[in-house]
Parts: sequence; structure tokens; C-alpha cells
Amino acid sequence: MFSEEQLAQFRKDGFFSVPNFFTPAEVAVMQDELERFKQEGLVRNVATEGDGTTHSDTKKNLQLCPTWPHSPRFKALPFTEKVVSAISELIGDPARLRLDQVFLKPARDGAGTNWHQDNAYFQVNDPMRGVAMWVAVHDATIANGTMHMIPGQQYEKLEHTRDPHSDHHIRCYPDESQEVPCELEAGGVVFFAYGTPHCTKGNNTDKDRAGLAYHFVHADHPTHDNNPAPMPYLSGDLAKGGVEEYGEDQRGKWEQMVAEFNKKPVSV
Ligand SMILES: O=C(O)CCC(=O)C(=O)O
Repeated sequence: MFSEEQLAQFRKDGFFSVPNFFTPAEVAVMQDELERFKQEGLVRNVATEGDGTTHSDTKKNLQLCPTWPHSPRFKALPFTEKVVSAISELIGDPARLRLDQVFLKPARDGAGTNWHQDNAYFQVNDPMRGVAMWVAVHDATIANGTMHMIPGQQYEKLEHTRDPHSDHHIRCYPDESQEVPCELEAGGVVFFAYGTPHCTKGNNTDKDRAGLAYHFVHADHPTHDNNPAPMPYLSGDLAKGGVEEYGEDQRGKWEQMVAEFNKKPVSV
């Protein structure tokens, strides 16, 4: 699925971007789902006043984690063929889904997510056997605080402490002079290893900006974060489209939902 150049960048830098990984029809469904989350109050502000506990009135980092219990769409998405092939190529089989979440930075007062390595949470013994797929649900630019990465540090275990600007996150302090912004049009994706330090910055523009993140892990490299998530198999002999874990086969559902949504007349 990926070119030798993309795979070489993944091994060397710990991340690479893929423009247009999702089609405009798929992006329309993601944006519609994000609007629903907002309207139904499903996202909550995790940004704090710098003391780790008092929620900020002025800065908003709106999160829903996990999304799958609230969203048949985002539950089905990772079972789509191109996602399964991508993850299988990056971390090998059998691959499992560990977590899915949404980060929404509202217009003007959107707060970033501070520097961290996902492996500080997941604690996998090989930080290249876990990978995240971060999807730009809206165009993600430097101005609206897109993802930033530190290349080549995926094998270094950085010290993490409580992030005073969030009610539950931890953070590290990498050398920011090395940071690389990943600007992506909506539908673009950045794949990055569990060990890769990354962050997002604030959104001071006049439009919302959201990222949809899925975290995958090789089944032989278990996470050690004591989270009782169902962790469906996406590839390998135990992959049954989520029947075992979710009670229903998810394969083909995303494609169906995208087709149905896009033939729906738009109400004015
Ligand atoms: O979108 C964001 O603000 C942060 C995403 C992130 O840190 C992650 O997916 O691990």
C-alpha cells in the first residue's frame, strides 16, 4: 500500500503523512459526526487553567474518548479495507485496535495538546509496534495548530509528568527546535509510531479544527495501561470484523454509511 520511501520515512523519522487518504465523501461524514458530537454535548473540555484541575473558560480542548460507544460511524471506520491494509503494513499482523478518540479545537479559543509520546500511556515494549492514525477532519494548518512531530526520537523514552494544562494528560519536554508541522488538507492522515513525540498547538482562526485519532498495536506487544477496552483484531486469524468484541460485524459498514450519507439530499 505504501511506497518504499514512505516506509523508510516511517522507520527513520517515526511518522509520515498521506494526503487524501480519505475521500471528500468520507470527510463529509466525519464532519457531520463531529457536529453531532458538539450539538449533543458529547465532547468535553479537558483544558485547565494551568493547575491541572480547574477547567478553563477561555481555552478549549474538546475531547471524546473513546468514540466507539457513541458513534456507529467511527466504530466501523477502522475496519475499512484501506485502514486495515495500512496498519498491517506498518506494524504487521495480527494488529488490534487499542483506542479511538476525537480532539476538537473550536474556532478562536482552541487549545493544543501538549508534547507527549503515546507510549508513555500504552507502555508497549517496542515503540514501533504501536501506531496511530491521526485524521484531519478539517484542513489542519500551522495557523490552526495542526500536529507537530519530532523526527527520529521514537526509540527514546522521554520523561513525562502531569500536564498542568489538561485535566488528565501527561506531557514531556522534547527539543522543540526539531519540530516538524504536518499540514494536511481534510482527509489527509499522519501515521506515527507510539514512540514519536508529538503535539498540537492552539487554534486562533475563525473555524473549528478537529482530529480523529485511532491507536493500533501488534497483538504480540500488549499495552500495559490496564484499560479494559475490547481491542478488536483487525488482521490475522482472529480478525472477525469485530463480531467477538462488538457483537456485530463492522466490515463494509463504513462504506455503506458513507454512500448513504452522500446520496442524502442536503437540507437548506
Ligand atoms: O489532536 C490533538 O490535539 C492531539 C492528538 C494526539 O495527541 C494523539 O492522537 O495522540
